Amino acid sequence: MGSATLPADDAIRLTDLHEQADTMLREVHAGLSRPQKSLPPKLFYDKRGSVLFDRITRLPEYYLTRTEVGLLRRYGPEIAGLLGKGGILLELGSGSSTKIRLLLEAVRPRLYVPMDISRQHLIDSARRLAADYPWLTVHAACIDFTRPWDLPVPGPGRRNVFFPGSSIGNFEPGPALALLRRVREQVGREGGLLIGVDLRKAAGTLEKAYNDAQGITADFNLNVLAHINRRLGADFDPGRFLHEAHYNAREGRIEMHLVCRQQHRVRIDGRSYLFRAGETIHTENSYKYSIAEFQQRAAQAGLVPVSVWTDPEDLFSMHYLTVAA
Ligand code: AVJ
Repeated sequence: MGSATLPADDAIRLTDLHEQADTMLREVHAGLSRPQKSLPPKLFYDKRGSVLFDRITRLPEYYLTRTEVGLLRRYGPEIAGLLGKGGILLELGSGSSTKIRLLLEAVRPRLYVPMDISRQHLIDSARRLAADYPWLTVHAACIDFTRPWDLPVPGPGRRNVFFPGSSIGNFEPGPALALLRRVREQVGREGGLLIGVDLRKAAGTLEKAYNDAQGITADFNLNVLAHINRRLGADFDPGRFLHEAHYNAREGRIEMHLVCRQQHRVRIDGRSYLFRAGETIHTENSYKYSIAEFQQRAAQAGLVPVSVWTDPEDLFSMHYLTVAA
């Protein structure tokens, strides 16, 4: 993994820890070699995947984003008071950097560090943000935070991590704990974590959110194959796969799969994989947590709950936690 800090232009700086093709290749081979074939969900996010995800966030069935935005609008001043003014605000999986706009004026951080794996989308979004907030210093970091990562910008000031969207839901229990520990280490003593977590709820509501009528989620799911074809020179035929999503109540998670409709052999960098009709590739888990479950997980990582906000329908939660003394 190469690391370089370069000026992306005069408005933002960029730390580039973009994942190399060999890392991606290793992970793809590992996932497709298991009895239940799988692919890591971070591979959804090439430029097209990031655009498709933004469309998902505006779907009527996808209650997550608008509910979280509602919480940020409603409780923004209170949240800003807890984060404190003038420190460093880091965002994990910043995407289009839309939600942070709801906090910026009130928090006035000395530095905003958006971190995302989708490199061009990150740069475009960081530039737009810098243009809209001329007083703000923006240091973008292209980072794969499913792997060990370090804060791209050490320096003075209280550090808060913003981790919205329930992206923590993509992590299995062990890795979720490891990531929360990492956040605690990186923000240090005075630091905090503001995190959006989707709540457990009726299977019907969840399954609708991941099976939208317009088929955008299906396009998003299938896009992972096009991304692998382009980056790794594979020859998946996305037309031979179908989108499938269901709630696994025992595990408390939505699972997304790509179901093979017709036997298909795929070559990836000299290796070949056979997909039988009906066989699936497991492409995503999206874990749902009760408030108590999430607080327990966070406590194991050394994070203490300070406040939690929810909407009247109890769809989504926003937690603020600080580092245990
Ligand atoms: C960005 C991981 C939170 O799990 O809801 C949306 C991704 N997948 N629709 C989620 C996603 C299908 C999303 N996260």
